[in-house]
Amino acid sequence: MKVLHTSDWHLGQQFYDHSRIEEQKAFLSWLVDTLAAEKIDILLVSGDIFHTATPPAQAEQLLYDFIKSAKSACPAMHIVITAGNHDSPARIETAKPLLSNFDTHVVGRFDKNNPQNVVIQLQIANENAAIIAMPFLRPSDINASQDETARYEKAVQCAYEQACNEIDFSLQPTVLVMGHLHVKGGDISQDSERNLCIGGFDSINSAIFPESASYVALGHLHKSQRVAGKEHIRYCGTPIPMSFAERNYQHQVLALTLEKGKLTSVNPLYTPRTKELILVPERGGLMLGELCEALQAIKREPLTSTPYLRLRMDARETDSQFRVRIDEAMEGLDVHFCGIERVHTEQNLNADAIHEGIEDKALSPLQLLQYAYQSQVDSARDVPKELEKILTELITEMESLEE
Ligand SMILES: [Mn+2]
Repeated sequence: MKVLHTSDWHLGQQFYDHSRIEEQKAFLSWLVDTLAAEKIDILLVSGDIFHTATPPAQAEQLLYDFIKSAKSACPAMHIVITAGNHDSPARIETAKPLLSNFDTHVVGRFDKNNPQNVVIQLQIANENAAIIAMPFLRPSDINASQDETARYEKAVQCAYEQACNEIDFSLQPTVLVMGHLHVKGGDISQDSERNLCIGGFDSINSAIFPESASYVALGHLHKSQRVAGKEHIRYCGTPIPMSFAERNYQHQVLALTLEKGKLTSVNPLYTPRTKELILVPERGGLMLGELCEALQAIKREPLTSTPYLRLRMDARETDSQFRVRIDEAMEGLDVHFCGIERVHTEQNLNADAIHEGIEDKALSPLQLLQYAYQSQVDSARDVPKELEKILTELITEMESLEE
């Protein structure tokens, strides 16, 4: 049995005001060819199909065009799509009755009174396969509060158990489990997911997945990776870079082979990048004159497709006409301009520390405030008590609103 695992398409994402429809179209057209070449039986898309709950019509059309093309290239293939935290659970299910005619199974929400709704039973050739198509679990779906990590984790575990109880494991050699969540031990990318795990609220232990699962197909983190050292629990990552922090990483989908329910191979298939992301400079910031020189150097290089370009200017630069000079330097340069970031030298030094801190252990909001204060305001001082108090009050107020 051949399965392809992908997630986090974020269709309809605007990248610094630039539409990404062309890049996404190119990815989906590559995916159709790949599904056919690899003779895929089941395609799993683990959440965040769209970038927002109300995606542009063009993005929705992209999805439906893809399903149509994929099914004509691979008539026997099944497609399973779950909602991520970016998707609207209701909206993603609107086309469910129609899509079922295309062997496409869509799950937007987990209903604890109907756990069987997330279980999809398939027959592939002569083999049975069960798929637990678990979408992103909102605390309200599972009677849990996300402020209390332990209780949320317990409720997530309970949802998986409920779904597993719908399956007769002895009849199902192949059990594929999907999830859209932050599982402990996962590595996060710097800009595009950071906000999702502040305080570790939704970081969940991988032990919640059933032991007899053939494979766990995860979405939510943007870097492809194994989880907790396990071959069969994986994030496949986003197929195209979602932020400049992801520019030096090879995006991919995962092709799996299973024999009688046993995972026998996992092959990353690298997605083509149709637009490059250029950050000038790669590290730190430049003074205006150096930045203009760097732009001239880019002009001398042949650019194949209109790349994204973001500039980083040293915060000590005092020339108030910088924007005019940069515009002049960029004249004739065929790029999608993504703005100028002012970089403090202190911030450069601390950026890595913050990143490491987040990877090692999730930071509490107060720790994040401390890092932000020391990197952007005063590296030698602690956060003033009044600021801490305001943040604490704000958090308490938000928590009471949520309840
Ligand atoms: Mn997500």
